[in-house]
Amino acid sequence: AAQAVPSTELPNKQDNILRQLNPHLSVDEVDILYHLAVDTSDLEAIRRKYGDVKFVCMGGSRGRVENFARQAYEAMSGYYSMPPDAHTNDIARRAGRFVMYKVGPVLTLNHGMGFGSLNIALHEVAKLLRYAGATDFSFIRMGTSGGLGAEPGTVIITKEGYDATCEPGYEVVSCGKKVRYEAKADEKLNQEFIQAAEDLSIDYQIGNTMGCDDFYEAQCRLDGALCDYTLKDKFDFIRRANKEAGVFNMEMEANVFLSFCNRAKIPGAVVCCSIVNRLKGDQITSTKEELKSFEQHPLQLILQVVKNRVVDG
Ligand code: R2B
Ligand code: URA
Repeated sequence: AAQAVPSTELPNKQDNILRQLNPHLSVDEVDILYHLAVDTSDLEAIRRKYGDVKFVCMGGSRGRVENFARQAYEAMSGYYSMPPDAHTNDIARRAGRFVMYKVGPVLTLNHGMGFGSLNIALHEVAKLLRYAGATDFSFIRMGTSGGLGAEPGTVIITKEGYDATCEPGYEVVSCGKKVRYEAKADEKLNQEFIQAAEDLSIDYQIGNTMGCDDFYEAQCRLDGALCDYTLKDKFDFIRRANKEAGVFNMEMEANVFLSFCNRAKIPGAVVCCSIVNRLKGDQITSTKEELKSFEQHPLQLILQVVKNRVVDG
């Protein structure tokens, strides 16, 4: 695909959209989506399989994605005809990097921790759906985070992503240059999440989310292997982020995720539960069972949004 010669004669709509975002791509070239173990040599098969995707639901860990695939399958099996192994057939298995399942209109995959692996997953899954000719799809991140005041279990719906220096957006390095992009969630999608949280009586907040390149120093933790700042420095920074920039939680992907969605013209949302209140401490002290139940909250909200949209809407 990298060698495709951009032409001004655009053969069809799919090529049009692909080329608006990257003039080097073409549906006429085979593209190897290396980390997903998918290629476009049989474009018709790609269209048949992924053309109806409406939701791409991504989370960091593979376990959460496996769990979500199973729950999505149970929730939708009455409404959609799906292969019986839709929720167990890991499409990306051969690449050994991510897991990915196609469950009716939902494509779910994990993105690992942090910017590097997330960016790869975003590029490849966005291309996959463009090649498939899918339309009107949204990207949603279901995550965990440290709340700046929010107690464990509370869900934070992100308005806007900030970076770890408390600047809005994300500075991507693109061919040797740093370029900052906005990282805003889709307002309509956020409204659907608010409605879902109300429907299910799940505690939620709506605020900005700081995406950090690290769990420790970038998130001002005092319990990393390295630390060159004081307890006061930590609280000065996180209180300022909260008061001045409306940052409600810290995690490792929100601004990258939303800036990618903004650039790729895909409605995006980030829905994370708090698993620690960072005003009280840095360590994750909840039990495995508690964490499992907190992590369910974003999943339940997403399933409700999917249900509201595809089943009732
Ligand atoms: C939340 O949890 C992970 C770190 O523990 C990271 O992926 C994130 O954003
Ligand atoms: N994930 C993070 O990145 N930070 C937290 O504090 C909790 C989960």
